[in-house]
Amino acid sequence: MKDLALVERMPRAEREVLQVHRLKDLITRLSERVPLYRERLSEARVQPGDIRSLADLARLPFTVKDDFRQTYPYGLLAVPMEDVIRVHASSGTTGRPTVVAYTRQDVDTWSEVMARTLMAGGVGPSDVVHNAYGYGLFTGGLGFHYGAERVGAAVVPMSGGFTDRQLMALRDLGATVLCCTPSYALHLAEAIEEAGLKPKDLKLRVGFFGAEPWTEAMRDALQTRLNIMAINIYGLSEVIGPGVSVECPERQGMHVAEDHFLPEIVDPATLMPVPEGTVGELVFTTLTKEALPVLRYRTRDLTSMTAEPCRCGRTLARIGRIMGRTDDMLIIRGVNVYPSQVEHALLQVADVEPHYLIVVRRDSALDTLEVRVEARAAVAEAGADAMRALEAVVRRKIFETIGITADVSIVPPKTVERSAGKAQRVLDLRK
Ligand code: DLL
Repeated sequence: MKDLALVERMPRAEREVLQVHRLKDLITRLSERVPLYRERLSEARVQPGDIRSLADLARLPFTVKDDFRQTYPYGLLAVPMEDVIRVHASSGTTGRPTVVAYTRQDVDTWSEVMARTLMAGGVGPSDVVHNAYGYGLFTGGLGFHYGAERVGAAVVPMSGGFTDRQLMALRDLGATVLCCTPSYALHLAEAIEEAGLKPKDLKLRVGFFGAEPWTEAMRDALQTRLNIMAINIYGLSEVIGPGVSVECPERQGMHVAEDHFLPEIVDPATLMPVPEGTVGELVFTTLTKEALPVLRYRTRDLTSMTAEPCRCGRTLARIGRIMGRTDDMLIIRGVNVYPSQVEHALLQVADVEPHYLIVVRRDSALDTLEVRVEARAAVAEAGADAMRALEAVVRRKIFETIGITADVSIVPPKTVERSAGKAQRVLDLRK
C-alpha cells in the first residue's frame, strides 16, 4: 500500500517519463490490434516512435461514444476474448448500451485505483464499507467492492434499493464508510431521520459520492445531515469505471490517477487544448488498459484542470467539479441552462428538499421550463398559503440564478420519484 502512495507523490517530470513510455506502447498495441485505431492512426500518420513528449498527444485522433456504438459489442477489443474475464455496460438513455471489457490485469489495475480512491478518504482495514452502488452491469458496485477488499476493509455488498434494509445494515453492521450516488445518499439521510435515528447513532465517517452531477450545496447538506466528510468521486465506464479521479481531504478538486489515465481539457468546438484552468471538455487516454484501451476519449463532461501542487502532497493533476455535459446543456428561450444551476438555486431555499425534476416543453413556439420540487414536511403541513409563498421564493431564486422565469411546482414530500442509482433530473419533452 505504501507503493501506491509513492506513485501519487512522484515529481511530475518523473511521471511524465512513465506516461510517454506507456503512451508509445499504447499506440503500438492499438495499431497492431484494433482496426478502427489502425485506420485512424495511419490517417494521422502517427507511428509510436513519433511520441516524444506529452505535447505529441495533440497529434493523435479522438474517440467518441459513437465509436462504441458502431463497433458494438466487441469491435474495440485489443485482446482475444479468451483474455477477457469481465464485461460491464453503461445504459445510455437511447440506443445500444456501451459495452466495456476487462482482462485479469485490468481488474487488478481497477482494484488498485479504487484502493487509492478509498485511501484518499482515509479508508483502511478497520473500516466497514457500506456499498450501495448498484452491483451488475453498472461499474459502481463491483468497482468499489474490489477497491474496498484491496485496502482490507470489510465490504457490505448492499447494492441499491430496499432502503429499510439499508438502514438496518448501516446501523447494525457498524458502517463507517458510505458509497452511493449523492441523490441516494440524500434519500438515505431522510430515511434515517424518519426512523428517529440521529447521525451519532451510526458510525459513518466518510462518504464517496459520484456517478452523477451534484453541487457544493448538496455536499453541505449531506455533510450536515449524515455528519460525515463527503468526497466527490468521478469515473466512467469507457475509461474503467469509478477510480479515475477522486478528492483528497483538501477537497479542492479531484486528483486524476494520471499514471493510468492521461487527462486533457479541450475546447469542444475546436478540439484544441485549452490553457490550464479554463473550462472545456474532459478527454482521457488510457495508458495501461489491456482489453479496451481508448485514445483521447471525449467524455462530454465539462470541467477545468490544474497541475498546481496540492497541500495533501499528491502531485497528480486535479479536475474541478463536473459543471455539466456538452449534451446536457438545455437551451431555453435562447438561454443556456445547466441542470446543476437549478440544483444550486434550489439548495439555497431552506424549505425545499433537493428532490427535483426539470421539465422542458414547447408550447407553440415558446419553450417553458417547469421545476418540480418537494416541500419540507413542515411547509406541506402548514397548508396551501405556505406552499404558494414557497413557490414564489423558489421562482425568484431560479430567476436570480439563470435569468429565466420557471413555472415552479411545489409538490408534497416524497412525490418526486427516487432512484437508488443515478437520478433522472431532466425531462425534455421538446424532442
Ligand atoms: O458513473 C462510474 C462511477 C461509479 C463513478 C460510481 C463514480 C462512482 P458511467 O455509468 O459510465 O460510469 O457514467 C459516467 O457519469 O461521464 C459523468 O457524466 C457522470 N459522472 C460520474 N461521476 C461524476 C461526478 C460511472 N462525480 C458519467 N460528478 C460521466 C458529475 C459524474 N458527474
